[in-house]
Amino acid sequence: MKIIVSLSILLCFLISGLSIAISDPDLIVYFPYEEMSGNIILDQSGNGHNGDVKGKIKIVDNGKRGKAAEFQQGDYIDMNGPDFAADQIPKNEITICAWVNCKKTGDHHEIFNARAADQTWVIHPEIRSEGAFRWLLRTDGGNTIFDFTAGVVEWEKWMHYAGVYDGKKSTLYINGESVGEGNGGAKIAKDWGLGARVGRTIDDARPFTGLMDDFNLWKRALTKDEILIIMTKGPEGIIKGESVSPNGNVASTWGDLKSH
Ligand SMILES: [Ca+2]
Repeated sequence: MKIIVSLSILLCFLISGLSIAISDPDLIVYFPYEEMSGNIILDQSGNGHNGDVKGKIKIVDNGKRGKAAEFQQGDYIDMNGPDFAADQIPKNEITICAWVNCKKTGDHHEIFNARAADQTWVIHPEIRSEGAFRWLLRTDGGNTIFDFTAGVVEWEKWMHYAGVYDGKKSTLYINGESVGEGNGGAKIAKDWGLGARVGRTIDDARPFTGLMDDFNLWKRALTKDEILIIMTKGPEGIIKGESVSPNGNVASTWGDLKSH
């Protein structure tokens, strides 16, 4: 009898342990950049969207949360856009987040880019050479839903980019604060038929150069509080149900983060 009870307790532990590992169904891609497998960047979203490294991306120790990916000019991660499942491509809502630490190369830095089969340039989350951040989405047929630049880039410093679109309006958060808003009212282009990449445009322009940590892509609009949680705890923080206190603290580590 004792053995059965012990086994039951053990089973409960295993099940509750597993429930933490189950990811959010709206989290599409998550690269914590803690390790590579050969030339593959491992997706921790649970969806298996591992990326193929093109170039010489290295995993380095001086990340924002643990390790990070170091991009030399021209390096990128191929996300195999043409084979991306239709229900995994954000169309109604989207959030794209990353910690970025860019070198001032004189060029723009593309965090992520996708191009649709109809040649629409779908998305531009960018660090611009002139020292601002850009956020853009387009519809099928290439109509621009919104396109704005906002915020101030500090080169070779960790900054958190979070582009959000809820279908009605778009918001760009830098380091957890809203710096700009744009229009809504349209669906995002439905496919990535000509490609999807982290770190370079599909036509080999705007090479992301520097460090990137915690790249994560969602098919829903996250709230400001959720972005604050991601900044300190990663997507795991949302999956585990972490919350933000009324004074904006996620946890005791938040003060440490701000002081960096
Ligand atoms: Ca990391």
